[in-house]
Amino acid sequence: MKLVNPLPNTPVILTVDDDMATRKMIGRNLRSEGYKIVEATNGNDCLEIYSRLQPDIILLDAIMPGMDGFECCQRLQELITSPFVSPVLMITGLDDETSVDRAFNAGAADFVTKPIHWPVLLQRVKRLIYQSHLYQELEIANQELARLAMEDSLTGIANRRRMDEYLEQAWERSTEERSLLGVILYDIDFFKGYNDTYGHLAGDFCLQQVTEAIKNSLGQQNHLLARYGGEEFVVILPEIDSSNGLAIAEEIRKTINDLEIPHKMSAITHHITLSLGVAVMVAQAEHSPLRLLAKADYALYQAKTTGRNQSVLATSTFDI
Ligand code: GH3
Ligand code: MG
Ligand code: MG
Repeated sequence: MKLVNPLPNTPVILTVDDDMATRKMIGRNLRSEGYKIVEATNGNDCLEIYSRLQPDIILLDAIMPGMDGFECCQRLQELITSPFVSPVLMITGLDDETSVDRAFNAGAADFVTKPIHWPVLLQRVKRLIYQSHLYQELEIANQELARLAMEDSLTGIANRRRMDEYLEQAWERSTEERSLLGVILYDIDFFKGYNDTYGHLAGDFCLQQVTEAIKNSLGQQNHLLARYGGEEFVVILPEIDSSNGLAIAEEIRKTINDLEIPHKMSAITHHITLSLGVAVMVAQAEHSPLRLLAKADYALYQAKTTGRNQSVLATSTFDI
């Protein structure tokens, strides 16, 4: 179980020292500044407490029996994961150059020497916590930006950029492994009429409903569903053969057909339907994935022109 910082506005300091007197002194001085203090007497306890508590900062004694502070600091770096990067302030006791270098090389953010000069320690702790909170906020904002850059804002699935990237990787893998790679391109039938009849907002909602249903029907983790543009979508299917690719397309078609979203402007029935084009091939280094998409697009065109609400598999006669 992961303990959560019980007082989110009170920074938690983990102080690690084998000497009880030093721990008590550090505790007294920092508690009086409003920090919450958690103590560890050795490196192993430090690692264990860190994993449970993720304190805002670790004050780490360099010289301890068993695992020393340098090794402990190094091992902490493996546990510390972005964006919650707790800084380590090493307390060296030795101000020779090699100890300072060792502390920084082990991943320490800063160091102070014993005997501890309390105003200096307090200022460093304050600054390091402030910096790490700033870093966290920045990292979270960056992660959110990266996510948004890859996501379609209307449907929440992968956008064209993410699809291009994923397809490029899948294409390379297929080239190297001589494995089959499939794509399904699908498009809503008579969607212009749907917008004209029910309004653009209803059209947006329909795109969301259709996407949600398809997202839930896709099983495999390596199947990427993405918005290709407008009311056209793509599913990338690594390591799939034609019959399974076609079976998945049919599954998608039936899922949407069964939803029976009313569409009185449909020329073939009274609800929303999809047309789908499927293409499967082994990628070739001298071609780009556009070749696969073009085949699927042509199959989709066939599905549209020969009745809609159906899936068409591109055969070798579709080769371009
Ligand atoms: P077909 O059966 O041949 O596919 O006919 P269609 O009417 O669906 O084809 P067309 O390509 O002429 O129309 C696509 C429509 O999709 C036109 C456009 O207004 C609508 N559309 C594209 N993107 C969006 C969107 O984000 N929201 C909404 N509401 N409509 C969209
Ligand atoms: Mg359409
Ligand atoms: Mg279209």
